[in-house]
Amino acid sequence: MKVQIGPITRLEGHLSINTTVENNIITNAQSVGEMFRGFEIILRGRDPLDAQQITQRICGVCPYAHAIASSYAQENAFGIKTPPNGRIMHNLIQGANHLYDYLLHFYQLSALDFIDVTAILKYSGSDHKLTALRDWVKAELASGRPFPAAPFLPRLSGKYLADTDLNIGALKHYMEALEIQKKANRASAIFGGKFPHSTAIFPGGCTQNPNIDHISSYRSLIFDVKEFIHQKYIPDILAVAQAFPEYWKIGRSQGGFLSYGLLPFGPEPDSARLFAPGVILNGQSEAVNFEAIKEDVKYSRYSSPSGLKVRDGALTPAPHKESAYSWIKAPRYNGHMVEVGAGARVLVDYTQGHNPTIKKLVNKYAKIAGIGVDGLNSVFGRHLCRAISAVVIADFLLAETERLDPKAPGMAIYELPESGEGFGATEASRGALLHYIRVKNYKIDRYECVVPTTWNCSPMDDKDQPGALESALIGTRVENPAEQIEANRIIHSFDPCLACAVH
Ligand code: NFE
Repeated sequence: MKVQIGPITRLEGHLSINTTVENNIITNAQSVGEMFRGFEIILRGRDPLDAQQITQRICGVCPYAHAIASSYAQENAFGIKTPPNGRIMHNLIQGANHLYDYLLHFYQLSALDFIDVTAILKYSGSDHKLTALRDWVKAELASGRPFPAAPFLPRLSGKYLADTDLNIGALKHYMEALEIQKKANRASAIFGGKFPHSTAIFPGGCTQNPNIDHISSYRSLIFDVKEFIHQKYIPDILAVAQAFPEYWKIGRSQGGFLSYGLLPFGPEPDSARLFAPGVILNGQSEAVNFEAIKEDVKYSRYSSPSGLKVRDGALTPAPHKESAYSWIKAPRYNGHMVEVGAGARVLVDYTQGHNPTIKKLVNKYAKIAGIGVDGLNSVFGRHLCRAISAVVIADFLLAETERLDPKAPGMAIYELPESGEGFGATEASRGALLHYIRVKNYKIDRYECVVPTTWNCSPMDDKDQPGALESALIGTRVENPAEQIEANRIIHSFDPCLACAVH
């Protein structure tokens, strides 16, 4: 039978999945990006320094990653030498955004796939937020309205967590996580000016110099976030995983892994990064080559040529193209389908033995979960890798604040040349993000973004290879083909952002 899952809730933008289910097994899955945006067209002819502002409007969740990728691309294109304070402030803004994003993703976007929100009806304690939630759910359910207790109910049918105390504890953390996310965003805004859409990030640094007040406020906020990560976020993931151990095997993508590396720690130039860049193909890690990336459009709603390199990128919308089923392009690395995101980021680093803390944390939690490193390619593997990333990033940010020098500049001084081209690559929360800029006569001649969810939620490529999410869905057993809670859990584990994917 054919079942369209969609619109899928608890993700950003408009995604649906066309599934074919035979004998309760998903035998085919098509990832459908349902809208067109065209930022790369909007950017043509503009002042280059508009790019890190305009590309942030691709998304309200990961705007800083776009600003940073754009700044790196311009730093490369124009030979701008960012001073250490500039690099560090970029990191402090972007890193705090990762922490916000991981907590948002687990608690608000994924946990309720497993946590039983109706357990709140059994709550008899005195926490005022929990009693308020209980009384509200009770009143909603008694109201007889068609969709009571939204956004918690209705929900997909399936098995939810049975332990009442665990459910109620997780719901408490669901609400606390909102407050902690606010702290992470406030920390980003100290150096970034505001959240979302920073006004301070520029090629070469930030528009303000750091002072002691900034540093101490930032540290105090990140300390609170770090405490939550260690005391609530990691234990909650492990507790939920313990109740659903099959999800260490479900949702396995069938290609390689790509990460551009995250958070350069100096010294400039050619600074190494906290998370190593690399691509894993057939189990082997290699250095990343941007020239190996091409974007196929056989199944995408574009009439521009298929298989173009990033620097040649083109975008001619063709809404009625017969073979197409998505507005998302299909990027491939040397023809290989790859997964990007926290799982890929951690696996690439682990495979290279680059960051000893990442290695230690992966080994520790893999042992607790009773999985091999291979198990990171799964629904809970992706959740665990976000949590491991959060631990490593929080410590790094606190250490970075100590490297800021209030007496030194936060921004390079430069004049933009008449022409130039450059790539800028970073890791957004959802994975590998690449920007390319070409400038002629002081204006943007071409701009290309190859975005995390474009990789993960791509349709099939010119060789009919499925995208990473499609491949993770195919072969999955579903109890109830009409609803497919299992597929929803897999989709959410990738944390898709369709606003970014179609940009
Ligand atoms: Ni709109 Fe984004 C991240 C980017 S995902 S959230 O993270 O880039 O495609």
